[in-house]
Amino acid sequence: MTQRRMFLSGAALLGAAGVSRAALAGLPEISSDPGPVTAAPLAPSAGRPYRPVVTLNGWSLPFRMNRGVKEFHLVAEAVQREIAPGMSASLWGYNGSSPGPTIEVVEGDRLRIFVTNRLPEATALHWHGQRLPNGMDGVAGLTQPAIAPGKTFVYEFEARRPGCFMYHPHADEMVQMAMGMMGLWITHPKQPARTPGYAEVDRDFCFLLNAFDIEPGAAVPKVNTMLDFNLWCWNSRAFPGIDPLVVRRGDRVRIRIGNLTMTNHPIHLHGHEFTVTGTDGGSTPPASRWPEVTTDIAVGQMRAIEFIADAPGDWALHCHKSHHTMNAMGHSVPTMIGVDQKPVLARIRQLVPDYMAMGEQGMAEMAEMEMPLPENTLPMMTGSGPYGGVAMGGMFSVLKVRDGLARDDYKDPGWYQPPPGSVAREWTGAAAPALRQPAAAGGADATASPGTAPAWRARKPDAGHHGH
Ligand SMILES: [Cu+2]
Repeated sequence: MTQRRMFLSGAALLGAAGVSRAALAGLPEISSDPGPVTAAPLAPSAGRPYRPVVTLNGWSLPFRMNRGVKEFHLVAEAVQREIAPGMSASLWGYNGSSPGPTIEVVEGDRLRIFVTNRLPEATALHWHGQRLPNGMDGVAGLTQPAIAPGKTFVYEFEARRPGCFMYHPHADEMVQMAMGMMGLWITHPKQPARTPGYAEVDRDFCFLLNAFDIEPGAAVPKVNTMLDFNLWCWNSRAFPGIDPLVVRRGDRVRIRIGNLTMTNHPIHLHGHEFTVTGTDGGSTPPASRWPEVTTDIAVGQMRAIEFIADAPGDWALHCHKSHHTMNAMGHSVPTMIGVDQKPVLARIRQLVPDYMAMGEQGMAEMAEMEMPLPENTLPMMTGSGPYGGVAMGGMFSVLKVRDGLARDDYKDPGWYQPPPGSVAREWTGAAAPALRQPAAAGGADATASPGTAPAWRARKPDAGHHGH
C-alpha cells in the first residue's frame, strides 16, 4: 500500500514536470556535468524516499519514473576534466564528467539503465558488486555483445542489496579505466531502521580513488602505465582541487570510498577514530568492527567508514602513501640532502642561467618556488593554509568540523579559528642543547657545538629502482 502511494506521488510529480506518455516511450533526457564542484545532494524527485549522498567534486544522476521503473541514461563519451585549477585533462567518462555521475537507488527498485556509446571504440558497463541476472553483468564478450560506437544498450535489473557499489567498463578495461571511465553507485536500504548494521547518518560523502599518468604539458593520460602514475586523484581531482568535507560538530558522518586505481591506498583521518561499517559486500556485522584511524582500501574494493565528528577543527584526510599526496614529479631525481651544490652551481649557471640547486635541505622548498612549469601542469606540492604552505598534492583533503552549521550546509566555512593558546608555538625559553653527532665507533656520543655540520655522507642514487 505504502509503495503504491509513493509510486502515485511519483507519477504526480512527473505529470507536473510535463513528461508525456510519448516522451516516456523514448530515451530519458541526457543530464550533463555541472562542473568539478561538489553538487548539493540530489533529493529524490519520485519513487521511494532516501537521504541522498554527497559526491565529492561530483554529482548524482537525475532519473525518471516510467510505470514503476526507475530509468537512468548514461552516455559514455570524451570529456574535459579540470584536475585542479591550472590543469585540465582530456579523459573519457560519462555525461560530461569523469568519474561519471553517482547513481542512487533504493533497495527493491526496478531499474532500467540506458547506456549510449559515443566513444570511438566499443564498451560495456559492469555494475560492480551487484546481485543481478548474469546477462546484465556487463562483461563484453562473456555476458553480452559489446556496445559498438553510436549504439545504445539497455540494462534491466532490480536493486537487490543495499550498499555502496561502483560501475566501470568491462571492455578494453585497461584503456577505458586509465582514461577515467568509472562511477559510484549507492543503493539505499528500503527500511533503514530494520537493516542490520546500517545506521542513518547526518552527512554521507562518497568518492572514488583514481589515478592518471599525464606527462607535464600534455592532457591525455598514458594508458599503458601500470604503476608509475603521477596524478593521484579523488574523483579525478588532485589537491588543492579537492573540496573539503564540511560537517557540523556532533554529526554522525559516513564516508564511502572506492578504489579503481592499480594500487592500494591506506586512507587516514586525523583527530577521530572511525569504524569500517561497510564494504562492497554490504554492511559489516557490528560485532566484527574495531576502531581505526587508517583503513587500507585495496584495488577494486569499497569501504564505508563512520564516526562522530566531535572534534572541531580542520583535520587532514589523506592517503598515507606519501608519494600519493604529491602531483607530477620526477622520480629519477637523485637525493641531494646534505650535498653542497654551491661549488658547482656557478659553473652550471654559465651554461643554464635559470638553473636552481634543489633538495639540499629536503624538498619542501619546492612548494614555495616560483618555477616556470610547462603549460597544463600542477606543481608537485602546493596549497596554502592559515599558517603557510601545506606542501601537499594528490589524495589529500580536509575534514572541516564546525559548530552550528545548518543541516545541509556544505559551504566551505574557511579556516578553523582555534581557541587562544591551543596552537603549537615556538619555544622562547633557553636554547635547545647542542646538535649531537652520530655515535662514534666506540659507542659514545660526541657532542658538537651549534652550527657544526654533522658527518653527512652522500650516497649515489640506486640506478636500478624506479618503480614504487
Ligand atoms: Cu595512495
